[in-house]
Amino acid sequence: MTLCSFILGGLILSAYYPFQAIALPKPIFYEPLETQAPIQGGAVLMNPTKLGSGKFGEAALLERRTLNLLKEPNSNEENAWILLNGASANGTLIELPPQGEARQVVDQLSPEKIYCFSVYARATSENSAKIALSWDGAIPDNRQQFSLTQEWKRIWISGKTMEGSATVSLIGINGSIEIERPQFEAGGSVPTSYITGDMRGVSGLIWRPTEREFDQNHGSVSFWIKADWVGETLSTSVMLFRSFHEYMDEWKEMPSVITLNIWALDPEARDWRYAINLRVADKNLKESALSVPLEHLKKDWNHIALTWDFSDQKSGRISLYINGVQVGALNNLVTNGMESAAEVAFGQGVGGYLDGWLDEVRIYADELSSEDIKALSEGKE
Ligand SMILES: [Ca+2]
Repeated sequence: MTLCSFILGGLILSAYYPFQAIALPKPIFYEPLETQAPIQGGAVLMNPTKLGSGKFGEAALLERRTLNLLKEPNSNEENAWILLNGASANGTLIELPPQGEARQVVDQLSPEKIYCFSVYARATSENSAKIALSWDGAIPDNRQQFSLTQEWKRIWISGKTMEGSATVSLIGINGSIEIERPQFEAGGSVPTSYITGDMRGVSGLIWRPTEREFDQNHGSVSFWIKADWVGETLSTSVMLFRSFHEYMDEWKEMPSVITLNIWALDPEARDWRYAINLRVADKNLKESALSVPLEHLKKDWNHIALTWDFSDQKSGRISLYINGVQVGALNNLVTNGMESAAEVAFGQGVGGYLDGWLDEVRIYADELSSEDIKALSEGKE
């Protein structure tokens, strides 16, 4: 190679690469959420309601608020349940004898849209019973039988609307049956979970690493969220991220845990009640916590990242970044260190849900720099 061609090569290279590209390490977990089947082993996407346009390609909607379109059993409103052949309503319960029937007209539906009709049901007087759910006004008309025991069980049928209304029926076939929480919801062919008030919750993206695959003493997580609740007051918590070593029923007793959630209870509050809250408990349950005001979140896509290093037990640190900017940090933490993660969840955990879109989830084994996080927030990887 002549000196001339060497210089020429250098010029061409610098034309192609006008600035130094940041070389990010390879993530130990990466989920682009392009389909409902995660690409990484040990990962599951629990009951996503749908996929849709993401920050990059597709994203998963992990929960959304939806109205239960059915009227309460004892309401006197128009289109309330019509009870036939000995069916009765006791508070919010509907009771069906054999051949008993409860029927309700649901209107103001969008034509040619998927809806799901579901109930909790159980046999009461006998060991087993049989019920049929039917939905007239669907394409095709839908009727299905289910066997029940005395255990509460959620059953459902789904379909696509023809016009703007449908008639749903609960029909006793044999045995006596109790029905609770009938629910008619838009947007999916399965009931996504249960309704609390007028909200339904679904689970998130869960990864169960193998032993020592995710050493929680140092690491970084990076993901994108988009949610309609930004700027609103919420009565429940929003769970963004949770990683833990061992599950306990009492969340305060869970060792080696990192949690990032949001409370938007009180816009006047200057504390955790209107903030993104980071909590770390080490392997001996020694806690550190940080609350960052919610104002940093946009109604559009937001990049969220955490980076930490607890390997020096006298001087650990963890930083929270929103849209590439460090918005909070805990430094000089004295900890007992962490044990490796058994489960990592995005958008789900201890009663809280993301209730929004999740995209491009990455976990790194090491603490990334602020430049690395800036690059991730600009979509460079
Ligand atoms: Ca994606």
